[in-house]
Parts: sequence; C-alpha cells; structure tokens
Amino acid sequence: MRRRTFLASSSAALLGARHLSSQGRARPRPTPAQLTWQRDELALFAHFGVNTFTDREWGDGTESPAIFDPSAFDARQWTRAAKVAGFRALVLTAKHHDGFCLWPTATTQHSVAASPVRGDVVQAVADACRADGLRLGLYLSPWDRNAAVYGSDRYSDFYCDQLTELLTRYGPVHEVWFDGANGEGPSGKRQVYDWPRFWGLVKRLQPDAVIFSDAGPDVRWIGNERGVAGETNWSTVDPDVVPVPGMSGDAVMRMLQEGDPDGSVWRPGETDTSIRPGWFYHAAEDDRVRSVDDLVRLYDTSVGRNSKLLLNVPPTRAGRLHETDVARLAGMRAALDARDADPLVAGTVRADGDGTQVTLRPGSRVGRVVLREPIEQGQHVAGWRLLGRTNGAWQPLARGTTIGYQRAIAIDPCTVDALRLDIVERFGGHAAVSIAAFAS
Ligand code: FUL
Repeated sequence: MRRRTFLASSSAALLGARHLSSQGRARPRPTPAQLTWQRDELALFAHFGVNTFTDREWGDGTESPAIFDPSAFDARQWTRAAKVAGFRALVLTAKHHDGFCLWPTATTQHSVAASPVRGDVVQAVADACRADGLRLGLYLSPWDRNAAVYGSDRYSDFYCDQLTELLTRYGPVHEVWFDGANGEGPSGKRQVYDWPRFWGLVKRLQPDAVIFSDAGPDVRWIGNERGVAGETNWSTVDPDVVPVPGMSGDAVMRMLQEGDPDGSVWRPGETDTSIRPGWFYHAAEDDRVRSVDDLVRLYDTSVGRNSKLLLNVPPTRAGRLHETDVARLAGMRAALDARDADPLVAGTVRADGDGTQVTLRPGSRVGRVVLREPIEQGQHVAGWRLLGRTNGAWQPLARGTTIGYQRAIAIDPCTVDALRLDIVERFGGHAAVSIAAFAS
C-alpha cells in the first residue's frame, strides 16, 4: 500500500509538487553491476543453434547435431557489427529449448562436439567479445527438450553442471539470462525449476554478473517482446508480485511493465525484441528486417523509457550476421548520432528540487527532449510537466510520470526560446533531473 504524504516546502508549494513518502524506508539504489548494465544501453542478442538449420523457432530435442554446420562461422563479424553500432554487450543462446549445447559439455552428447564444427562456439564468441570490448552474456534455457533427466530430481544437478561449465570456462560473464519457458521434456514431464539454487550458483561463480529473468533478481523482463517498455517505468519492484519466472496475470504484467514506485528492490526492466519477426534466422524473413526508423523508435521505447534494449540479430546458416541486418544496425547508429549531434541546449542543466528552466537560441525548433535522473542515487520522479515559451507565453508541451535513466519525449516540432520542466510529483525529498533538447 502506497502512502502519500504532502510535505510542506516553499519550492514545492510554489509549484504544487507532491512528495510521496515510502514509509520512511531508504529508496533502493542500483548495485554497480546493475548500473553498468543499464549504462550499456544496447546489447545484441544472438539466437544461434540447431533451429538455424531446421528453420524452426523451437526445436523438439530430436535434431541431429550433424545439422549444425555453419559454412563460414565468424564471431568477430558479429562483434564488430555490434561494436560499430554502439552495442556494448552480447548475449548468446548457449542452449535453447532443444537442449543443443554450443560448447563441448561433459553433461550431454547433444552438443557442438558431435557436430561438424567440433570446436567451441561459446569460446569463439567470448573471445570475439573480449577483442571488441563487449561484455558477454549467456542464455541457458532451463527448459530442455533433449535431456533424459528433464522432469526428474536429477535435472537440477544436470542444469547446475551446465551453468558451472559456462560460468567457469569463459572468463567474466556479465549477464546470465534465464528464460521462463517451461514445457515438457522427452519423458513427457515438466520440471519444477530450483531458482534459488540456480541463482545462488551464479552469485557464487560470477558475483559481478546480473541475473535476468521475469523475477530478476537483478534485472526483470519488461513484459512483452515487442520492444516497448511502460511509459511509466520504475526500476523498483515489489518482489512478492513476481517471485518466480513464468507467471502470468494482470498484476504480474503490470509489475513487469511499470515496476512499483514503492518497490523494495532495484530491479530494472530489460526490453528484448528481434530485428526480424523470429528469434532464429529464417531466409524467408530477409525482407522483413526492421527499418532504421523502426530501430530508432525502438531505442526510444526502451532506452528512452528507462529500460535497456536487448536486440536480437540472429546469425545465418553461414554463422554470420546477414548483411541487411548489419546495414540496419549501422544505419541505426548513424541516425542516433545525427539527431544528437547538435543539441539546442548545449550540455545539460541540472534541476535540483522541483524544476528547471533553460533558455534556448531564439527561434529554436524543438522536436525531442531528453530527461535523465542520476539513478546511482535511486529513482524519484513520479510526475513532470514540460512547457515551452513562445512570445513570452508558456505553453504545455508534454507531461508524463517516471524519468529514471533516460526519458525521451517526442513533441510536435515547435519554435520556442525557453523550456521549463516542472517536477509535479516525486518520491523522496530529492530529485535532480537533467534536460537536453534536440531538433528531432
Ligand atoms: C522466449 C523463447 O521461447 C524464445 O524462443 C526466445 O528465446 C525468447 C527470447 O524467449 O521465451
């Protein structure tokens, strides 16, 4: 239950700001690993495995390892494309639901060791990430449609052995990605996942990694795969509403999309979506790659809404990113850089308290405003109003709720000589916000 208290303060009274208390509790703050994760802004997701060769989205676990035969596998080509486009991390599907392992594991024969490749795809990707300065993330599907032990007491040991291999062989792992999907294994049985054990193992072996799942514990799913974070998006959540991955229902979805201003833990939302309709590569989708404009919009509905974008760009059967996808990534970077190149407000201006006013060059045409809170101190702003001054009169331009790491505001382009940001609602007594304005 949220308790809202009005605190008397001269500046608050002036602007009518409401201060919302969190029952005296200190507001949660990010850990250094969560901060690094968020500041990376963009991570590349690489779905690669037997599905790449069967043209399917979900394998059933009966695929022969012999089909995994990329003709020109080149992980550096992936990481160079990612780096050039400003991505700072890469998450690889080390094992998808079909159970095929991209590293030579001692836990099963169903791996790359039994394929024509014989090498270690995880190692190659880890090396490429290191060479191009990207942080490595690994996805290890708990749902395994190949493992005979799936659905029995022995599966947790099997899965922890796989996690142990992945988290001890390849150097620092920055993010461990737990998919909530849970279906039947080869025995026809479902598995009850031992989340506390899995998460505890990650914390022990890679204490600086962030753990992603619907339920965190470090980073939560944003609640859809369309690339859209909530317009209201708190990095704090109530952990009791989403205690484990794979839950559904309105309250769960709202918590994933929007967080909770009174939440007791810092658990920012990650927005995962694909550059193509599918997660795995399908030649039939070569002309359905997101356009540059679409990718820029995606940036604004994820990073620009206090989230992080995990954009899937699936390698082809050659084991390379498709040239169309690579061109779109580069186009996205060029478009993002071009629109930020000439800010109308040089640098950013801090607003301590309940608002700020910034003066622009006379006749400035504003189409986009970017707000930021210093999230290392937590997230405070619950309501803001943006106004523009034309011929001495203030006109409302936009209003919204949360800010967080970044809030991108698209406005109908208008000519103004000053902007004013009013903080109308906030949690805690402190709300520093920076504001930057751009033509588009
Ligand atoms: C889902 C999976 O079922 C999809 O295949 C994909 O990996 C996506 C990122 O997560 O739950």
